[in-house]
Amino acid sequence: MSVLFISDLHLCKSRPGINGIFLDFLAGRARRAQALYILGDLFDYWAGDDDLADALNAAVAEALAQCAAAMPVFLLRGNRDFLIGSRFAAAAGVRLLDEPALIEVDRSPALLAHGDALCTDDVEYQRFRAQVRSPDWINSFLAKPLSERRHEIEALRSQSEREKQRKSAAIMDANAEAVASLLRAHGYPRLIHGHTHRPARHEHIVDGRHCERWVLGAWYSGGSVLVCEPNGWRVDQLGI
Ligand SMILES: [Mn+2]
Repeated sequence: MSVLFISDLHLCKSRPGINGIFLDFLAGRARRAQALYILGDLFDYWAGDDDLADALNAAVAEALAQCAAAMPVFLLRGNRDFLIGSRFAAAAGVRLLDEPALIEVDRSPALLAHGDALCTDDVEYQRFRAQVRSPDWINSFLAKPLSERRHEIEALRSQSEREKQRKSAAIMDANAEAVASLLRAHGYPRLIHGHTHRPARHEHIVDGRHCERWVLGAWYSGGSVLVCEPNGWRVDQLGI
């Protein structure tokens, strides 16, 4: 039996190939797993659970629900889809996890996060993150009509793409001290996260304790799945 971890699929209408790979994955190998964990940015953006009427969003929710009928599917929200709420979770049959979430995999503790909170060198981004995660901001945003929310998100995205051009790659990666303090606060578990789109297995020595950090890959030309099996951990590429 295997436990699967994915993140950063960035599902959207303009990438039908990736959407198809994900739907096939949910209909096939995902169902034979012991559990599936989605660690954020499942969608390229999520404007609110009333956007479930959209054809792609509805198809994804339905496919998740069919998969979740066979085994548990857990969803932790990312920076692009942090507005996913209980209505989507109910439609998709997924269990929402707050980050960081400490679970047990392979008989040892693993801490799950999206990963954007670890990018503390990007001060500008962390300021923005704190603003949009405040309950006041979320309530007033969700009170706007769906079409207006979509427009605002599109505008925010183009702004962030422009800002990324002038930010160095190092600034947008996980900060070593942020990683260390997270591991320290949770008893030196394994850490699994996405967001940076820099798939890798890192080793950290924190306070003399050896910790492993798996960074999940983004779904661009194909899918990327971290597979945890009793005989080892590996990354499988899908549809390439
Ligand atoms: Mn992200």
